[in-house]
Amino acid sequence: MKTIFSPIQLKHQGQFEFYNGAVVEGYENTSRATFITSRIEEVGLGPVLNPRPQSLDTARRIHSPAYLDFIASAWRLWRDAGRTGTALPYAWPARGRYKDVTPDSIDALLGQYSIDASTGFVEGTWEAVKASHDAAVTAADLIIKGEQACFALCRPPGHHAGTDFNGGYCFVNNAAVAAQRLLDAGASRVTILDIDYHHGNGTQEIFYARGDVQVVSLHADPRNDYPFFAGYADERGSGGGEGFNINIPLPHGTDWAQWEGALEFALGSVRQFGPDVVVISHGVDTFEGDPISRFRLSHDHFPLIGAQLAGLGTKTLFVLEGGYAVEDVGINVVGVLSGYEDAI
Ligand code: OKP
Ligand code: ZN
Repeated sequence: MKTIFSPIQLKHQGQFEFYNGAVVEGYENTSRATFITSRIEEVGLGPVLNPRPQSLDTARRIHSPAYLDFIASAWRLWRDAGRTGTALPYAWPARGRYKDVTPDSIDALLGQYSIDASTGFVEGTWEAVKASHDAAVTAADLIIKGEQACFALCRPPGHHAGTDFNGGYCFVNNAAVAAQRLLDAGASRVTILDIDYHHGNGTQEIFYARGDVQVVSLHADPRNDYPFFAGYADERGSGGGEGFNINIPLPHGTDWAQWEGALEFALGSVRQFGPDVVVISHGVDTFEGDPISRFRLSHDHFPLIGAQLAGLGTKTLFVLEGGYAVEDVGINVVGVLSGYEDAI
């Protein structure tokens, strides 16, 4: 299987976030990617290729142009305002008291275009975000040209980014852009199956009213985990998208037996939908050793996930999302991909 990745994606580095009442280095760090590429070489999964530079035309079909302009210029605005450190918001438009204005202050804009304070900008953020996007688009193009499966090693990740907001370390929704690219190239239906520990609220929001993209997500119950305000089982889509959004929330402590049961249910709904391509939002923070998550999958389970996905018999585009137990991220991410290859 081919992997698409650019070293430019490592330029988003040195950002800080809040954790346990303190400022700490971002969990979504560059070593996540380097552990994955090392592991790919170690097991001989296939070549790691550079993305082709891509226009933002497809991204503009799922994100608002104003939002894309903002994330491309946020660091410059921050720096021009004389700021140093990580550009993070501290004020958001309050629910029910929102005045439809666009203030000038970078602090206001950071709040307007975000859902949390874990998604900071540093000098290289936009370049890295753009390269991560390019990796997803390039991988989608390889599928269009006939590859059965491909891996877009996207970091920063994407599934929490919505039409006009960043959040959860995500800026551009790479999986959503890839899905749109596949549809524009002639696919009639695409499924995004999100196996990351966290609910992909951005993906859900983008496609909520659409029937051409089925969004299925297995994740920690938002009652007690990020993103808290979306990901409930009764969120099933609206209008022409009714029934095409499927959330499967799971409790803290979920083990392989329970997770795998949920995956089988999810795969049943994918088969029923009958997509031309499945995009996997591929997160491995379901691992028992993950520092910010509470499921109990172990190393041996990840290849089994890959084998289950291969059983769909559908073209598959893997797009990286989360996973923060850095030394294990490579083993687990590549475990799924190898399990898929071995079963195909
Ligand atoms: C992104 B992905 C406080 C915790 C930050 C954000 C979680 C984002 C997860 N620093 N919570 O879905 O793996
Ligand atoms: Zn996650």
